[in-house]
Amino acid sequence: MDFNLTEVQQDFMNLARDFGEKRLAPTIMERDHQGIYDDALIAELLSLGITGAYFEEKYGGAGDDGGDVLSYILAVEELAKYDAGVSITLSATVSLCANPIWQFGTEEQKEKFLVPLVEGTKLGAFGLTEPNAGTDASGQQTVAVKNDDGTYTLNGSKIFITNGGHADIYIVFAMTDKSKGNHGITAFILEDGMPGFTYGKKEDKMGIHTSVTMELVFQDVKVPAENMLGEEGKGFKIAMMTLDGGRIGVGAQALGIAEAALADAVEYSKQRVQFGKPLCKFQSVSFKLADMKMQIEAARNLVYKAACLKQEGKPFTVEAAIAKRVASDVAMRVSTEAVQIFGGYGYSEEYPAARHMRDAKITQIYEGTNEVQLMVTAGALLR
Ligand code: COS
Repeated sequence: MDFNLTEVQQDFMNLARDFGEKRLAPTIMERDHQGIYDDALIAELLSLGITGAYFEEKYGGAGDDGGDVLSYILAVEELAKYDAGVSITLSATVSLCANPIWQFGTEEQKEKFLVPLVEGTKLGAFGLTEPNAGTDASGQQTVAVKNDDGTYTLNGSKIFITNGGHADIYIVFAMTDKSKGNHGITAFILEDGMPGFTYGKKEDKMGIHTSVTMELVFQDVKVPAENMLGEEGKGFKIAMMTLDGGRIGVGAQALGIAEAALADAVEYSKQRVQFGKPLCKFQSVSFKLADMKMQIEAARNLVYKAACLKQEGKPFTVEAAIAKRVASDVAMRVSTEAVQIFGGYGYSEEYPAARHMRDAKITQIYEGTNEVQLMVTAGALLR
């Protein structure tokens, strides 16, 4: 396994960087401060082809032309440097919605739902979390009752759903047989506009303001049998396997945030003069910058390694958990140090340092808190 990037991988990285520089950077401060989720900008991003990086050509992807999981991860990392909210909008669509349909869906489901997600004409989301089922994902209270005609009737709600209210396609988990615990959870594909499927509270978040996070509400939603994803009772496994992949995306997002925070801090330390010399000439600052760089490079190896394992079809659950935890902790530490280097200006929203710190925090929490990543890793160690 090496990280000498192929031409295709570099193309994906450059594509995302170019979009970041030209389309995200000019308006990020305004969109972040005003909490703007920009539909037109997202549509433009989805049209670039990043969504199809590792899926086969027959589904509209670039997988047969050398695109792979690392190509996608590199693109997420680049986007996160410019706008962490937009990077998770993309990552939720690919890792949490397109990927499980690709992995567990029937050919009919792939034709109907995966292709538009891959081609970027539709936005995706993933509904697992509930008010009483966060880390304990097996405690699902959303219920799906099977009707005589084979359809299912869904009732319940999901909270903290990235892309909620804007996505077209949702992977939703519901209890089909409570007596079986996690073996009684089933995954369904829902579409925006299904009768009884509405949206509730929109979250007012600390960071990633350019993404949208919404509650999903199901009131007697009739779901056709052909919208069941995988087999009945296999939902928990599908959710866990999907999150394994999602965690690599969060790791890449964290990496991008940390890199942006470091780049800003380096630049600022060269310009800011105190006691007659630039900040970077003080060893206390240059060592801080060097330490930030070292942490980022260590995290990068873990994130890229997990991506390569997924691409190779090898087990990557533990590697994704490690990558996610380390990269998100690095993002939090690096962005906090960057604020420190900026001093009072770091605490001001006039500079991006504060945004990086606010954005970094969520990477320690979503798609499994960092404590969950310890549970996954400890579980494997002690098996
Ligand atoms: N891949 C495949 N199967 C998995 C798996 C994985 N990564 N993780 C767990 N499973 C399977 C286990 O093999 C087990 O199968 P059997 O019941 O057939 O033996 C089953 O799932 C239950 O596993 P386990 O007992 O480890 O589950 P727990 O209920 O103890 O939960 C944690 C384990 C906490 C790790 C899990 O619930 C979790 O990841 N929670 C966080 C959820 C999350 O990330 N939420 C964020 C939502 S998106 S923002």
